[in-house]
Amino acid sequence: MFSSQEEFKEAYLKKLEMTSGKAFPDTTLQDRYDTLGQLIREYISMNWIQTNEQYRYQKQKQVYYLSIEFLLGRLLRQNLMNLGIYELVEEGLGDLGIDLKDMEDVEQDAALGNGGLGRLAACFLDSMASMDLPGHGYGIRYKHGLFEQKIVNGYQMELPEQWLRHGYVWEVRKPDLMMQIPFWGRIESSEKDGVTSFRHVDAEIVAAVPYDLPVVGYGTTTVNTLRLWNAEPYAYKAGRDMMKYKRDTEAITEFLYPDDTQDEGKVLRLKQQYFLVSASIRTILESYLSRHGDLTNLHEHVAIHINDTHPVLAIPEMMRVLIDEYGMDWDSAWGVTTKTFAYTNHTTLSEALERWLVRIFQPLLPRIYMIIDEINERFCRDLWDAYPGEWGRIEGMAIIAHGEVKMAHLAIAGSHSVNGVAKIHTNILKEREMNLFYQYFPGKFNSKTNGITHRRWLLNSNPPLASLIQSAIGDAWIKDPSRLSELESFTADSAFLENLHKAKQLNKKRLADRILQTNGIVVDPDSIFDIQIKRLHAYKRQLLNILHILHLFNRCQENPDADIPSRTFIFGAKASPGYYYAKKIIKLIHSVADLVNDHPAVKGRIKVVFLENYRVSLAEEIIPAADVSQQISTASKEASGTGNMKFMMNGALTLGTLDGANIEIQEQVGDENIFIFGLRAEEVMKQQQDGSYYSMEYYHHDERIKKMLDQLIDGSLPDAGDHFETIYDSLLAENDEFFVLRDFDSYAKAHERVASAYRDQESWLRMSLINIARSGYFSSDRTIAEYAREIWRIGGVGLR
Ligand code: B1H
Repeated sequence: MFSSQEEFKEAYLKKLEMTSGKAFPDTTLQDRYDTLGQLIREYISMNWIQTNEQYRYQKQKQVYYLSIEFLLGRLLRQNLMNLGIYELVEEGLGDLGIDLKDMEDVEQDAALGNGGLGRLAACFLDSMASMDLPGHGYGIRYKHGLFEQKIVNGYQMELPEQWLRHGYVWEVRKPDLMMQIPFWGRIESSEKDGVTSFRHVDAEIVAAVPYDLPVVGYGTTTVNTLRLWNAEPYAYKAGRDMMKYKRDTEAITEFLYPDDTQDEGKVLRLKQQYFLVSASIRTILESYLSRHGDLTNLHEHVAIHINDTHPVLAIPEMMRVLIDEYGMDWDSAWGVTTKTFAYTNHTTLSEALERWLVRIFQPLLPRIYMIIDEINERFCRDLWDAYPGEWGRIEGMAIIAHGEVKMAHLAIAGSHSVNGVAKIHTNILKEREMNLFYQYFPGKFNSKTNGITHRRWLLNSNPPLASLIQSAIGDAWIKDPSRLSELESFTADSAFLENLHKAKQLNKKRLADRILQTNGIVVDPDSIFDIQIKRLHAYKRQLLNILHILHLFNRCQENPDADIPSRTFIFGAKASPGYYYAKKIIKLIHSVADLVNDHPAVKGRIKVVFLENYRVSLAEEIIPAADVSQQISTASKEASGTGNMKFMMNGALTLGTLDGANIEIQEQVGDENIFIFGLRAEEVMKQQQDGSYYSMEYYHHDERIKKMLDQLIDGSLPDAGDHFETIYDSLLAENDEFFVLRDFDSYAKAHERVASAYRDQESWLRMSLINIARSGYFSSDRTIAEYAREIWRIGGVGLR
């Protein structure tokens, strides 16, 4: 379409004027962005069509990744880089007086996810396409992504997110591929030749219309597809309220549920889940049948992955289609289904384990309920054979029990593979949370440590570091991230370390400028940038971080000449709108910031910055500037974490607990290149069990703790009102569920180790380089290679 800068410019100008109906000088930034996006999408189309043709005719095994969340962020830069035309476009636009960076900033993040789980799905798409694996995403096209956060007086306000306001250039609507999704109604059965068949009557039909997004691989012609379903009215029924039908229908894909690791027990959420899986499963089967004849071999040609339990109804939906629509018998259908599905668990927090009340479930999805009931009956019968008389055990494993459908139990029974997202997480699943299932199905359980795409999180978001790496070891690491290890030969090269320092300082300066712009706070790029960015949650312990900052402030006050290194503490976090406690922590961070930032006793040595509206594109600016990465969850609670990997890859040193993937980071870099503190997972779990922890003892025996907790409620903090009493009570009256006080001393000491390590710049840079060099393991290319080989069994293609 265009192979030179000149051709690009010509095509671009022509299209810009045609689509905007304006002369070039009159076009707005939005016009220019839209045209660029359209042009690039058209450029992608040829390979997209070709990839689909290839999948169709070569009959390769296809992988479908079903997820209620895809946290994509922006696509312009990623697409240009992956296509290898970033520079051509940048220069072409430059000739026209357009700065490509400005255009990148016009793009709204596609924030169709909450946090790690949704971002993982997005990283996986990039890896699958870049590794030439036939892997596609199926998700929901929420009209409003994760809410936009505004901070007013230190309080979080939520505004509806509007990513579709100006249209979305990357998507292609495919109305001809619409699917009809039935809700409510009744099931009628009839007998013929001894076979019972079922009909769903009186249902309310919703149309699922696909919007396809191209997923462009890096340095390859592969373009996979992310299909997002939009809910629309299908047909009005006489006698029904038309407006209500329209509203109810469109509501299904109106909002993303803003809950991270919390189950939201709403009918609408259940509707979303079934809507996604029903449209996807029937599309997958239709496409399969157009390539192959025989449904009994389905699992040899199709792998379906469910990202947590949110899409687990795909399993009974597949059973329904195979039995009711294609006439398969139960046993064959169950055999094919369980061999096709694989399930990833992302958390052991009990509040996140999905359960649905039968009385809500059954009327909405009557046929699906019947099928789950049958699955449960048969499953319990098998259990009875294996464990005769053990009622308690069988009750603990049943899929339907006590008036509830247990989605995780359905997922395990209906899949051939169940994986956790880091070693420790998988072990906790096997030994504790899902131990009964592990005893019964030991072979299903396996571990797949998460990963992140190094192309977005290093190559695209950190140009100074990426070009330094390129100058040292070339660019083979972009396709094969394990080759980042070649950087280790530079650990004694002081010129290289000096350049590493320069790259970091450039990124810190850039972030400092942004902080000045958005927060009006002056921060020193030579201070330690100590960063905690992630969803706000009690178990992630932003509270531990901010209390420690209050303690540092107290030290400055007691001894203004104390030898405290200069530090900038940066936070970014959204709290789920109904999560009252989390919102108090946001207020506390702001209150401590107000106290500390300009206080004379601090002498500018401590700055506290809260960056509002944390999201993918903001993370891309923040992470390259980090010196210290705070990963301080209560051990055993964070299944994996993926921010920890992004920071490591950008040369930040981890200050963390032995939780989730931090443990594997420590294994890679060694004790001397990470700052570990706090209780271990076994200790936390033991103390929870035997009740041996009394937070009050730490309050009475540690003066630092007593002082800062008293400050929460005695009026020391600006604009405190009675806001922080809830926090105070959670730590004392409620015995500090997340061991904040228990880990405080160890945390403070770890901070001291960080501070003294930072003083020796050369040694710090060496540690930083070792982190970068050993981060290749945490690329999602490695994770996806493992899924492909061990779960999906699509070896061969593109696997290194
Ligand atoms: C993770 C969730 C999650 N685990 C429920 N569970 C949700 C649960 O809207 N909901 O109902 C949304 C999200 N998210 C995260 O997954 C883990 O906490 C991280 O430790 C992990 O790194 C990430 C990816 O595996």
